[in-house]
Amino acid sequence: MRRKESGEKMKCRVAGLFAVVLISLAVLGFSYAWWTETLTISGSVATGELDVGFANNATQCSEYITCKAILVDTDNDGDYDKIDVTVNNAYPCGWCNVTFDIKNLGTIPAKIGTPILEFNDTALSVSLTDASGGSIVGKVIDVNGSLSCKLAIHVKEAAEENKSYSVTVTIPVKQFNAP
Ligand SMILES: [Ca+2]
Ligand SMILES: [Ca+2]
Repeated sequence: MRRKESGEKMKCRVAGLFAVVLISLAVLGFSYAWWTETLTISGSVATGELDVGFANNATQCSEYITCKAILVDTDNDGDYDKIDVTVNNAYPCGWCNVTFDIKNLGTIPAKIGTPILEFNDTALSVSLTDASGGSIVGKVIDVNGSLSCKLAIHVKEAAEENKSYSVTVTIPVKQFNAP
């Protein structure tokens, strides 16, 4: 019985306290609300890199011509983005082939665009193909993969003696899914 009494006393006290709390909350302007919880998604997107370079350069030329191809790292990023080709003692019907690989050094596949070949077409004919003579335009090089290419320089009969003819080849490369 005593226990029950004290239990009831407690209930009263609790009820009293509750009432006080209620009043004070009301005074402070609080109102009751349903419990709520919020879920959050936080994301980060890191991009990859499109990077290609030259490798495995070699030259071959007709007799009496000397030819060399040197790889150059113009932007000092550790890979070769330029080939300097020097052909000496050329003559009409002489030729020089430069073979090389275009390597994909990036993290996404690379697609070869349309190369721009600039040269004096009265004195020279120049072509850039894959190793077997096919077009490289639109070829996709997988990550860590490579494409074997051949730059063929042929000297025409109209070439003059003791002259220097320049050849510039620009190969645009884009991400694999670019049009
Ligand atoms: Ca590079
Ligand atoms: Ca470089």
